[in-house]
Amino acid sequence: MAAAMRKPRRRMRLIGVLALALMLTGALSLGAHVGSPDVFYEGDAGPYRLFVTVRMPQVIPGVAEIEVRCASNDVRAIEIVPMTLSGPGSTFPPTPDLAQRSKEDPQFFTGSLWLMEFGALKVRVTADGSKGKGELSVPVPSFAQRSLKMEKPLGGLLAFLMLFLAIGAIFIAGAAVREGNLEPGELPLPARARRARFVMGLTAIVAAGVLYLGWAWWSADAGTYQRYVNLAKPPVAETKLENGNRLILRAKGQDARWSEYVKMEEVIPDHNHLMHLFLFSVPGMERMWHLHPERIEGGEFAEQLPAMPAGKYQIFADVVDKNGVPWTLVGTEELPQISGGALRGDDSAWAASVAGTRAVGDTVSELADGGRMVWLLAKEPLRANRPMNFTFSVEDKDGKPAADLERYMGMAGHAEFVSKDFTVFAHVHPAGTISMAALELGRPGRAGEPGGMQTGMPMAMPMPSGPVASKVNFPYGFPRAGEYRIFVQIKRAGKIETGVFDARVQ
Ligand SMILES: [Cu+2]
Repeated sequence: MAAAMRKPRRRMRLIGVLALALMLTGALSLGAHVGSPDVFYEGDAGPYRLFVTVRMPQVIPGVAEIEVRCASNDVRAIEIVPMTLSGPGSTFPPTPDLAQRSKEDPQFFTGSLWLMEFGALKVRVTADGSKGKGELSVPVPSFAQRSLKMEKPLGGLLAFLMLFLAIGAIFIAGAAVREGNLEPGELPLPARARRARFVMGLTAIVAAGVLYLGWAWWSADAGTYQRYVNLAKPPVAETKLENGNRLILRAKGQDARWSEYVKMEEVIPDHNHLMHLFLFSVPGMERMWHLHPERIEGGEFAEQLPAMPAGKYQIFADVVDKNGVPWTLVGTEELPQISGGALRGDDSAWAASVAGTRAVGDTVSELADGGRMVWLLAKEPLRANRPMNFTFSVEDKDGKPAADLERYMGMAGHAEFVSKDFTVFAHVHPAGTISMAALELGRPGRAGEPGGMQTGMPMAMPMPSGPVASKVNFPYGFPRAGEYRIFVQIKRAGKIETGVFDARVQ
């Protein structure tokens, strides 16, 4: 661990300025999720299929825990290293660390990495085995989730030592003036005693000044840190209803300066749309909508709502800023009965009254077209912080694997994991929780290229093509215990279908 600490320090000096510049241009968070900071990614490192979990530290600098599960047993060694997502830091990586191979499970590797910088980083994973070497990069959001409070006993001890030092300095200065040049046994002159008192007073003033400056520095530093924490928090979705059915959304950062870094006028499309808006009925999530508002003037977004019953709705709206950084706007809205039109394009909706409410633990969800979706769930209970593959098979109405699946917005499926108290929202794809845009930005040799990601073409990366299997898979892990509802959205023969499952997580 000591070696791992030295490396990032050296790197930090090299690219610290760059990391700060990156951060100030808005690259603060890479997770279009709420309350779900860990990163789950499944992909190919050359010939090897890897499932990588990055458990993010709560504070920066902090230690990220990396877990790598190999799908095959031919991987001998895994190396891991943190780098900046793009820029010079991504081409001069420090020496990687060797991940530990589990004794009980030779296909499982773990390691720890110090993340020293704020901003857009990636963890590069290199696998070495019988088929040669292969690597992949997992984009990770390196931002502080909270400020650590100093423990009371430690704070008390430090305050005592500081006072002791300050008072000690005053007396030492006094004694030096009064008795510094006395012979042994000689008594100090009254004039010297007066001068000593004066010097002690002066030292006291200087010590107080130094203490004040130290306190001011400490406060400024803590304030800056807290600002970073607030800048990385999900922005608030401010909403209003116009003309009976037109919903207007505006983003407001939790820090007043958020909008200096993230301009809604400059957000870029992520899987075909500038914004993915999710509405969930409160409290029961008996209804959900997945809509795609258009951008209007002043960085606001507008959606012509479909028919909706009156009630309270929880809002999550995903956008990606111009640096490829996803954000989720969070809000609630009390709506009157909306007499809107039918759903259009990629828009979709689900209602319990149509498909039937599922009981907790039920692994079958009936689809509106007569088919069904089955959650291929292991028998063991669901546990928080356990990375797993959420696999769903789609059957037609005769119970056979559905042969008519299509890509829905470029992907085999989209899954939303929502906690019943709405403190967790994760929009997950078959590659995991990372955004396609960040993945593209983190590709070696791509960052900064003309026409590349940074000029606003994130979807230029090749989308998977070919037939869509009847099974869809999402790598994810619940961040904490509680009740969740999972919405799995797929497309069959031109129609969007939503399977819904409830999960109790221990
Ligand atoms: Cu999606």
